[in-house]
Amino acid sequence: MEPSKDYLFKYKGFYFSLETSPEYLDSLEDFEIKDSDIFIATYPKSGTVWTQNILSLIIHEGHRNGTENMETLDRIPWLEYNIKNAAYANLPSPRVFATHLPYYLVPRDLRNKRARVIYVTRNPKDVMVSYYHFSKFICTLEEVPDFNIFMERFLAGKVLASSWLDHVEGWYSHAEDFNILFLTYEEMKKDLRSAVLKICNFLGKKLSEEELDSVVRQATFENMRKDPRANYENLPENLAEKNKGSFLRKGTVGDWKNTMTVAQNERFDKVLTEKMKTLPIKFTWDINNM
Ligand code: PPS
Repeated sequence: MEPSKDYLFKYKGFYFSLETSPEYLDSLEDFEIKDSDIFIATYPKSGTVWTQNILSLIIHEGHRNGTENMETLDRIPWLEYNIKNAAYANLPSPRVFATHLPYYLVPRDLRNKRARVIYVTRNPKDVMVSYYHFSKFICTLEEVPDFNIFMERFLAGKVLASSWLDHVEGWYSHAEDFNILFLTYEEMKKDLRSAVLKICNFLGKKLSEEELDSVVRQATFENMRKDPRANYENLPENLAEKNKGSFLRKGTVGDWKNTMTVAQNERFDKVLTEKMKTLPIKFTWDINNM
């Protein structure tokens, strides 16, 4: 079944929601990059908001010590969806952007190794289950109540951001074009402190032990969930149905087991798991194996 045109459109082989336009996407090719810019690139539901929050905590002292009150979307705008407020020049340096773009649609200069990219992946069964729940909560996505149908769309890449495998495969196989750090959701979950240190090293940012402790403490699932800004609780009503969920839902590894049946898991493995073997990533499917 094709995705509804009321929710998605295709541009250069990739599905976008209607919050952006082909003209705006065209303009991103010439987007003016600054060397200090940082881009968080992900397939949806792979740890974007988590990484946005970690970067804000690392970079901005005011975010860390609570003296500033800036919404995450203003602090770290979506490159391809922030079409109405694209006043990027006013962002404090270093500017940080979030994007779900595939490697081939990002600004040209980024592909010429300017600026920095942090690419985060997550095991695709957890991505799919998280995505399924998110579609109920976010109004700009089509709600697909039947998980079987959602899974078939996900496996066929007929969702916002298209095929999970193509996205991940594309970014990994073009790593040499970028100044890029790869992280996985699962390694962040297993050892958040090491992941934060990796990010600091990549950015050339030195934090004191106390500052590092503070970043790690504030970036745990429990603490982010309590922070309305980190949990995107101030989204407008026409964007999120707040009685149907929240941005930070479960935040764990292996939650797919609570949703997928044995048959669904077999179907998933048949379609995707075999193809994933060429990826240079070791996925963790279960919290007990970490
Ligand atoms: S989006 O819509 O693409 O920006 O979503 P994204 O932020 O990439 O992914 C959302 C999932 O990440 C989980 N999350 C976290 N997990 C662990 N720790 C922390 N601090 C954290 N912050 C966000 C969030 O709960 C979503 O996963 P699920 O499985 O749905 O809980």
